[in-house]
Amino acid sequence: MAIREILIYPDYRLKIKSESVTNFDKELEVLVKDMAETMYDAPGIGLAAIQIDVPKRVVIMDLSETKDALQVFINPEITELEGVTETEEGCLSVPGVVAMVERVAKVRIKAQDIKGQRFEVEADEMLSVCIQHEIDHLNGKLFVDYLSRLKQDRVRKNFIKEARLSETEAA
Ligand code: GNR
Ligand code: NI
Repeated sequence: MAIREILIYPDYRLKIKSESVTNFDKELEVLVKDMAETMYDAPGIGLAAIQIDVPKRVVIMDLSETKDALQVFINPEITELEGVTETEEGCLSVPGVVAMVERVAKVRIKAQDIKGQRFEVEADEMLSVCIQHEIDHLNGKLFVDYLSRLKQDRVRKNFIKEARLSETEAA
């Protein structure tokens, strides 16, 4: 098991559309374990594989207080949508930034577990918001993409400036 490095905005790899998982093998198990370790270490409540530079349709989540209820969604898809909600979101790939994002309030999700077994769940509240945030990652989309052009430009400039500063420090 290993904690992997999380890609930081505006890394172009965060815009890649992830590929469906077809092999439910040992490699997938290792990926999910590494993702869990990375998410708990961060700490975050969700993680998509592309955030650790693996363009596969794998999402994990743990919404429990006690951090002992890992949920794994392979090839997740939304099959039903209902209502509208607005929540303050953040993202491990855009550290330090939070913003209100409008989402669908309730969704029905179809996915596979780590063995490839198909399952469906109804989600509302944080599970609904989080799964939509993670499926966006699988499609190369970030929550900041929903912000106004002006706010996006401000966030992007700050991150580019910070990346340059940390490069100078490292040199
Ligand atoms: O840790 C996270 N918190 C969070 C809060 C509100 C809405 C979505 C999230 S997901 C985020 C972890 C992350 O970046 N997942 O991709
Ligand atoms: Ni995120």
